[in-house]
Amino acid sequence: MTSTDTHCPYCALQCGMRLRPVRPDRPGGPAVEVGERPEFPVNRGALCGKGRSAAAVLGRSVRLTEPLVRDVRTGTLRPAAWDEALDRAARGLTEAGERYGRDAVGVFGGGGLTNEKAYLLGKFARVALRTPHIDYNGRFCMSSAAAGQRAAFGLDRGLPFPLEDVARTGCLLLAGSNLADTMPPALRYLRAQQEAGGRLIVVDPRRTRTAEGADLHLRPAPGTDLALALALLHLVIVEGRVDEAFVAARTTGYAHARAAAMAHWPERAERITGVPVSAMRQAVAMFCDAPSGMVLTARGSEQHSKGTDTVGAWINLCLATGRAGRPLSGYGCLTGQGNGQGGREHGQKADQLPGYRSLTDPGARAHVAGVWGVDPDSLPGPGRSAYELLDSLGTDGGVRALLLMGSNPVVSAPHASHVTERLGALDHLVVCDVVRSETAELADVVLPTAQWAEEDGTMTNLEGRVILRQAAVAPPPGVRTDLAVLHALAARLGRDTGFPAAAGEVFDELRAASAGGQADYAGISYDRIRAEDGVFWPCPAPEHPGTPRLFLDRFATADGRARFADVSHRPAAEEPDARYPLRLTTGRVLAQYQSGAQTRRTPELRRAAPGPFVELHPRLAARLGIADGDPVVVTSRRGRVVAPAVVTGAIRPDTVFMPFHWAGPGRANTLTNPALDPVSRMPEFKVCAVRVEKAA
Ligand SMILES: Nc1nc2c(c(=O)[nH]1)N[C@H]1C(S)=C(S)[C@@H](COP(=O)(O)OP(=O)(O)OC[C@H]3O[C@@H](n4cnc5c(=O)[nH]c(N)nc54)[C@H](O)[C@@H]3O)O[C@H]1N2
Ligand SMILES: Nc1nc2c(c(=O)[nH]1)N[C@H]1C(S)=C(S)[C@@H](COP(=O)(O)OP(=O)(O)OC[C@H]3O[C@@H](n4cnc5c(=O)[nH]c(N)nc54)[C@H](O)[C@@H]3O)O[C@H]1N2
Ligand code: SF4
Ligand SMILES: [Mo]
Repeated sequence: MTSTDTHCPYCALQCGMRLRPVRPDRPGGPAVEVGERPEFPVNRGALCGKGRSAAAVLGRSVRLTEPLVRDVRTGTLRPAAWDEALDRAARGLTEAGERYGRDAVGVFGGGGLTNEKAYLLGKFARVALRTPHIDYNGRFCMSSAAAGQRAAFGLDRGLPFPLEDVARTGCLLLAGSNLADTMPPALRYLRAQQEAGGRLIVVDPRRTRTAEGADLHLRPAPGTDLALALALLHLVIVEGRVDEAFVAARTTGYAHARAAAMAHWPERAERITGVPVSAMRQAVAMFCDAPSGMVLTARGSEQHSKGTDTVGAWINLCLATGRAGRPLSGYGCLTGQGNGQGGREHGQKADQLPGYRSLTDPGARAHVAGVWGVDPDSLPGPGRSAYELLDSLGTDGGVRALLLMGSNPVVSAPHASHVTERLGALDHLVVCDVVRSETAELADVVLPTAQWAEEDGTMTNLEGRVILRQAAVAPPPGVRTDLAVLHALAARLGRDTGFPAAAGEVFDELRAASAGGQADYAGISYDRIRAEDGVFWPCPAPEHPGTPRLFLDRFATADGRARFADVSHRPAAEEPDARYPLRLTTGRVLAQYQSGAQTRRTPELRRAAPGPFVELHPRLAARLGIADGDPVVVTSRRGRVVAPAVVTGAIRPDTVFMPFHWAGPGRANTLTNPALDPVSRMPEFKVCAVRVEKAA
């Protein structure tokens, strides 16, 4: 009985933790407890409440422990043996392909899955199902930042530097991140930065716990960061703060970016954003006076129908001031899910092959097809993006049979009532999950799978550090790993080989498939990860040290220069009007995680954050006759929800906020707008127009 070093199952910080075996405190309770692992550098033993309570979801009592199939007579889910469930799952996928063509079969994955699972899921779609239609919930997460970084730097890795650099930068501008609630142990890097004399600027419409600790808080209306970032660049230019030498030596495209910024004068941005020009000037002074600087964005700035352009505008600010490609400086994205980074590198994204290769690049196709032992021409092309895939379900020419692994779109997808309807219109839905989620309730076959502390595998954290998840307990009887499920389904689809169920074997294949690609894992091994507290990609060979810091000599573009984005402000897809006069923005609370499938089943988290709510400003509440705790109705063009009011001066009077962690009548995503960014295909989670009334 020894303890096991592993990592938290939840967010992208991937805090290190030590699991100790214990006798379950009740029948069906977890057989390990979470302890500290002070040596792991990212969190040095610190954990948030979600990490500390993570073992609760290992217990049998909250888990799916046997496969379920929909009974043809009663229409309800009933327990089934594994063989029956797998046969039925495979048959439904095959039949849809035979009846409507291979494009009618789809796969939806998740950024919480290990690299091994994401890799095998992508291979399963392209080789076993031979469908182009695979995408994942990471599309809802960092896709705008990924698109913006690729355009500017030729490469996308959440942070191009380790978190320890954040603690040493001169000025940190944090746009649309509430890190104090979404990655609490990372707050120590911000405090260290300020203690060392650095300045912190937070850009958020709400006065969050993160904003409270800032030296300067800018509060733009949701959906207006692009105007703000352009106006900040305008001020940088007119105040003579451009680093002309850096721009000349290491960038291209400045002339267009400069012209666009000059058209966004600060007074115009003040009208759009509500941020006073004086505060913009203060921000520019703080950012440019410091010896180094970083801009980090998270979902607040990115989850918009102009998220890619907004990221481009933040990157422009870094490039013009020479805050990129230099020590302690640069643009970065705080990725979100446990494996949000690795999940998009190894082939579950609609347009990508392992190693961050492009599915449209003939050389990339040939390399990966070689590793897979298939003809390159047999690999399908790019498929639909996450929302477009969900929107197509059950339609003519759309996907008719779907395999879903590691996501709960009934709660988390935009315009969720529509997505629920589409899921219901499928001929066949197979869901692999650890709990009976709201989406599993709609399935024809539910396969109970193992999770973090029950299996080995790698995850890639927000720094690009590849870390190792290690099994500490056996899964409950009746539960199989996701890899074993893919292995069994592939065999039923005629692929007896090529889908190993052992994580180490999959990882070795992933290394080969990624070799020579941008996200090159060829030199990484489980042993190295153990010995080195993680390895940063790219790491092309066993003797290569890994790459904690990118771009110091050159950017990853063909000519080595970073490219300015040519962007102008545009309104949100839906602006307030007479019928829907307020802006709704959505996000997270400290004690719940995502669709809540896991954290709503954890007693102490449920107590800490029992249900949805609507934040409104005291002036708005008074005008509407609403008191704190009153049930309020929020209506958008897509639907209406009811939840209690939280009256708080922390929000703008023209904006209301809802967390999205709950299903039912208070589901925030009943309201949200699925308008997509033209490049990243990110939905506009962070702003739509609503009406608020006191409930009758
Ligand atoms: N407790 C908890 N932690 C989590 C998660 C969780 O569900 N719960 N999920 C994980 C995942 S997957 C992710 S992606 C991350 C997300 O981490 P964050 O991005 O930090 O989380 P959010 O709450 O979605 O959004 C952050 C802030 O954006 C602000 N915002 C809204 N609209 C705008 C805007 O137009 N501009 C700007 N500048 N800000 C705006 C909101 O007020 C909010 O405070 O968190 C990870 N960590
Ligand atoms: N309104 C609004 N909506 C949003 C957002 C927002 O800010 N506002 N944010 C978006 C973002 S950033 C994200 S990342 C998405 C996330 O939303 P979802 O994709 O729904 O993410 P989770 O709730 O983490 O869902 C993971 C599911 O997989 C299961 N699971 C966990 N581990 C495993 C495993 O190892 N194997 C299998 N098979 N299953 C597993 C869990 O039990 C859960 O049911 O939500 C998006 N939705
Ligand atoms: S910050 Fe993220 S990784 Fe760390 S304990 Fe909390 S949820 Fe887990
Ligand atoms: Mo996310």
